Amino acid sequence: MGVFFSNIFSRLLKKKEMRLLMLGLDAAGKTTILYKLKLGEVVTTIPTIGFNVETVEYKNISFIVWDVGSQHLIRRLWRHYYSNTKGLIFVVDSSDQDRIEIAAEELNMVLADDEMKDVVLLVLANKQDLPKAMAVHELTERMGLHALRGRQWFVQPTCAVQGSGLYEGLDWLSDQLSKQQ
Ligand SMILES: Nc1nc2c(ncn2[C@@H]2O[C@H](COP(=O)(O)OP(=O)(O)O)[C@@H](O)[C@H]2O)c(=O)[nH]1
Ligand SMILES: [Mg+2]
Repeated sequence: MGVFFSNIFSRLLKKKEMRLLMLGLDAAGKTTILYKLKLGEVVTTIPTIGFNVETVEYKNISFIVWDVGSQHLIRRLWRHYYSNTKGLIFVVDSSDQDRIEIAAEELNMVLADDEMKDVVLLVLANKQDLPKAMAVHELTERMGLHALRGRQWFVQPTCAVQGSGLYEGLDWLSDQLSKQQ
């Protein structure tokens, strides 16, 4: 998968350092995606209790991953990771009907930060294999994505355990980012 990935991102690999954040509520599938992409060694650091950050360095691209929805006090630590972020990958458990609005609130909170003003948004509608999974249109609606203004965004259905949809999503992101630079 690493080779496949390098083809998708080849346009970006020639450029300067870039940071991609992958966020979402716990159990959305972020860690599964990170390992599925097989980019390199996943390093977990714990800057403070209850806040785990996973990072993978792939050539000039760093992937930084954490669970949103943790306590309020931790939020100020997140900003440390915001600077120089070009793309946000927001992972949603499409079968989690109960927490979809919470996921949307968390996303909006992150996007509201000034540092995230120009960040391109890829939403991964994960766990599409589950019978109760919301389809893209429903998820888009319930997350209020149409209300986003001045932002490039895209929703990609995925199944992280099978790896399906991941490259399509990243391909879109890569495309947007290379247009931007
Ligand atoms: N059925 C299904 N399960 C998934 C999928 N992606 C992740 N999971 C499972 O959901 C659980 C949480 O995944 P994890 O990657 O740890 O979520 P994280 O908290 O966002 O890092 C694990 O048991 C995964 O195997 C998916 O696409 N389909
Ligand atoms: Mg995780």
